[in-house]
Amino acid sequence: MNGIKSAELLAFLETHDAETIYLVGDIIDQWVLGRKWSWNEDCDNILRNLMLKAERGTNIVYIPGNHDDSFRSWVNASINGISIKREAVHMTADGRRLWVIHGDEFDLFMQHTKFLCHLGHFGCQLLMKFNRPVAWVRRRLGLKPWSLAVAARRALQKSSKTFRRFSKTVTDEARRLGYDGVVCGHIHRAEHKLIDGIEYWNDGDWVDSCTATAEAMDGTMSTLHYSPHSSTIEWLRQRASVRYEDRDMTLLNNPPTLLFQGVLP
Ligand SMILES: [Mn+2]
Repeated sequence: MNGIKSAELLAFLETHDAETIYLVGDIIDQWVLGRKWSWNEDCDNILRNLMLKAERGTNIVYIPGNHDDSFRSWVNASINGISIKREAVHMTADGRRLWVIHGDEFDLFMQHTKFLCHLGHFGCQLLMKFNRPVAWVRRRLGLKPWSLAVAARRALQKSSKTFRRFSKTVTDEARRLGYDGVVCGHIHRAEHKLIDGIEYWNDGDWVDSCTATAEAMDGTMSTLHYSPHSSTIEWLRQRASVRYEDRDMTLLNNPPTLLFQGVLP
């Protein structure tokens, strides 16, 4: 997996503010441990931006995901004004109650893989056996090694059936708990739909889609796709790194009331 688009995310945060910002999980771990990724100045400035926003009265709620689940032991704590929660309930301006979660607990695929892991060895060995002739052919053709197990997992994770099952499971649970809708992340796909009368909002990610879910002053919600020109991003990035020296936080546009910010799935 490629790293997150940190320059884009920083530029987005530089140009957007809200009364409340929910960070819907999988934010920190991959920054640090991602194979192709390491902490950089943009990540520093993203954190500074969030902390400054918190200091200036923005309510920032961080809901850890499965990649940063070590922060789940910090639930109900508050770090520099950013409160950490396992889940949240957001009341929209027009009175809908939305359940805000990361969503990995409803990832049936992950539960299945866990099950396969318990079966253990056997499943893996079977896949590896199948993989052997493929590996041999690929070697002969001078191609890079390829793993059937990894490919199968990818194909399954990205299939629309998996997405559909995820959104159905999440909204079923939201209904059971009496919410009007749910806002989540986790599966890399920004989407909004109504499932049997329950709103489903997925805020996507900042690896591919650069999306966030937002609520306006009147309660209307939308998915923001952030795709400014690369020169704008570069300019905002420069501005951020200079500006944090003197801590001036002038915003460039009118803030929506709310943002649900997902980074990684
Ligand atoms: Mn996740």
